[in-house]
Amino acid sequence: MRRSNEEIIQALRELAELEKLDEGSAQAFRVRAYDKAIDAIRTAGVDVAELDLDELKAIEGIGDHTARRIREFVETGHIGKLDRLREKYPPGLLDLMKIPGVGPKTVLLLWHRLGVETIEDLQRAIEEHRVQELPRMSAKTEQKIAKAIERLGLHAEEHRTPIADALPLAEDIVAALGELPGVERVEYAGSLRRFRETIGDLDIIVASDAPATVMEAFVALPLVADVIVHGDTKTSVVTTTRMQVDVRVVGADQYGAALLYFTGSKAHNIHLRQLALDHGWTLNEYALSELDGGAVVASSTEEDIYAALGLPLILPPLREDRGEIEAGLAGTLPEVVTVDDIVGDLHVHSSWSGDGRSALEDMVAAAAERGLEYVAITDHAENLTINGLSRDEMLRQRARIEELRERYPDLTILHGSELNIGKDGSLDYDEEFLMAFDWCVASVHSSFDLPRDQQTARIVAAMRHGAVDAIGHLTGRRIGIRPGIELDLDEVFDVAAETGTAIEINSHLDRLDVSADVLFSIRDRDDVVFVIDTDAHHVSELANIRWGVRNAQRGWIPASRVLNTFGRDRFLAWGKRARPVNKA
Ligand code: DGT
Ligand code: CA
Ligand code: CA
Ligand code: ZN
Repeated sequence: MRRSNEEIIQALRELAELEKLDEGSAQAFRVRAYDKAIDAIRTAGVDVAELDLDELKAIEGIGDHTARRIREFVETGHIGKLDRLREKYPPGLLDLMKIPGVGPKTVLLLWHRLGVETIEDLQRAIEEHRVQELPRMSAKTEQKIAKAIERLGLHAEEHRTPIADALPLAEDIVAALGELPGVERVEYAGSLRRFRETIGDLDIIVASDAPATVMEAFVALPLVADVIVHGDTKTSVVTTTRMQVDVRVVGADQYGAALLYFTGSKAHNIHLRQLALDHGWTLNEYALSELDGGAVVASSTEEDIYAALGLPLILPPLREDRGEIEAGLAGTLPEVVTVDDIVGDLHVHSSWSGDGRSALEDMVAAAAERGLEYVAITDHAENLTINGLSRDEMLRQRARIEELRERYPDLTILHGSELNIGKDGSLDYDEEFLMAFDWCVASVHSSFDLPRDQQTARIVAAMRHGAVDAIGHLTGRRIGIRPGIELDLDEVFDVAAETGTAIEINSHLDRLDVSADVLFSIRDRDDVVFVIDTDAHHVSELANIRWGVRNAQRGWIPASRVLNTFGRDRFLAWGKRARPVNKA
């Protein structure tokens, strides 16, 4: 059985979490090593399962211990240590560890003293005020935990998986099923295809005339923990990461109808079916067909079905019945931004930053390789402990970039920085030093708990600074991990418009910041300009641009509102200051 990189990553992640719990410490002995190995596998660009022990160890970031665990998993399908830890601890304890402010020690305490094994157990214990009685706890910490569960939507009636976890899993299953004989098409549908930021369950649609073979292979995947339903047309399983996955197999002639139906949203489907009825037709997961006689009108592609209903193909991120069908009928559907529109990336790190993982030269080469017209190297500024660059380092980096400009005449390389917005809105370095950069992104990396008016004031102050071209990941949220800072968004966007500061749409799957909901709420404000950035820390992350684009699509944002769709000259002429690079 083939072990994909993603399966190996899932196993190492679970192992890391369980070891934290076992040692009662977030800094457990091996955890850093597992984290580094996971980053290394993500960016290795090869099938890790095919490497022997020495080849594994030769990858930077994978040590001897982790390499052995990986080999054990590839050869046996198990990791002994992982199996033992799974026996020892109830699985719900790992959910508890996801609550901000609740570490392994607290989880063990809750479990031993109160028998808390799940988020629901914990919510009950909080309601009964049993948590505040524990050592090191208080009424205040109890309330903080309750609020964190609420804000992150962790309670299980509506247990949803962050898209950053769901998407690699789905891509992995799609790849495995796509290799099977007789499979013509396979895609993920459901909320993931619509690019919601959290996912209930995965829905995968396969076109094949050998459904039994597909389902056999599916239930045999190593990431499958339990099989709920095993049939020829529908099979449902639960993964080792406790996500439900529904696979449906249809004939190629029904693929479009099935994909459309299971992509949803439900509200979008219901509206489409109403439209079908107006034509004397019916629409279901098999076809668009005539009510009397049942002759098929369209079924094999989504495009055909939309066209029969008098609609252009509506992209999945727009399918929420928020006016897209009316607009489609009226011919006023916005031309949302696409990956092909993007010609620059304005937030890119290199290993000059402590957390960057690719060399500057490699980052620039990869940007050129992608055919970008311009790229801004924006390593962290000095106030970010450990990761930031001193003035001296910045100047040396600038000299390196000057050399690279000669090597890449077709790529405009901006020398920038990602500045840190202090508690009071102050920035790094000094005025003169800041104005010498070609491009500055300013971001919040600290003090996430300030009250709303203070958070708003610090962002506004940064936007009013002449050196700041864009605000990076505006709210600082990490989906499912950390709520965003509280902001008066109306005021932020007013000042963005007034000062000509771009608002970033960050492409990291755990950020997607600003969110699609915020984008949708200001889709008609054409005085605010956006920039879709990768915030890449490794060459492989430049491809993440597609996620930022999908997030923008979900917010109905057209290319005309996105700065880095502008050609080089138009881009360089935009903004609040003349850029030094422009004069060269
Ligand atoms: P999720 O899984 O909660 O993140 O959200 P979805 O949208 O993936 O929902 P799910 O998995 O329950 O169903 C997948 C799609 O199937 C859904 O988006 C639309 C379609 N669907 C499910 N139930 C119904 C229904 O009762 N009527 C119609 N018209 N469509 C449905
Ligand atoms: Ca679903
Ligand atoms: Ca489903
Ligand atoms: Zn960054």
